[in-house]
Amino acid sequence: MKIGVADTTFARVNMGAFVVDELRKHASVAIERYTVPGFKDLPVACKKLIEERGCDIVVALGMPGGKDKDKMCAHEASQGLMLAQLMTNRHIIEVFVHEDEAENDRELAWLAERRAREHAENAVNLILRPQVLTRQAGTGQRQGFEDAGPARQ
Ligand code: RDL
Ligand code: RDL
Repeated sequence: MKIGVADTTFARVNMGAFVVDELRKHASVAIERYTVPGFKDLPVACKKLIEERGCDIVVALGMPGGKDKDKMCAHEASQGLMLAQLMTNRHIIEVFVHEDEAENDRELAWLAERRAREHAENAVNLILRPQVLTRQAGTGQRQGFEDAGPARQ
């Protein structure tokens, strides 16, 4: 199995490095990394990782800035990632950490690392052990901040 890691130079945290570190815990997984300037460049990077570099799944990491323009662009980038999934019939795990989700740089770095690592685990589970995700169905999982948990205890 080969997992693609697509990330950006725009992001203020090296989320790709955390995903690679997390994936290295799984000896059977090969890794392809592809870094682009910004999140709007991610969809084609992911499509190329799948079609030209043979990735079974891709983790796409981006950091939308705090301005309205950035949020609009994030929506567009997200639609591009959705389209790339439908065109290739492969999952692309979108890991976007909005700059304004965090109160300060320290929290931003913490959140980005945690969300990146948790979604790396999701990617491995999706392709290698999907039953793990089914066991977590309806449990209110979140990536980064605390899980919401199930509505009925
Ligand atoms: O194709 C070159 C750029 O247009 C592309 O890299 C964009 O994703 C860059 N970019 C913006 O132009 C913007 O207004 C980004 C953001 N906002 C943003 O919030 N986060 C990004 N890129 O990763
Ligand atoms: O591809 C990985 C994730 O991007 C994807 O699973 C998203 O659907 C996760 N997600 C969000 O990123 C978000 O901002 C979800 C929500 N909100 C949400 O409200 N409900 C979800 N997922 O099921």
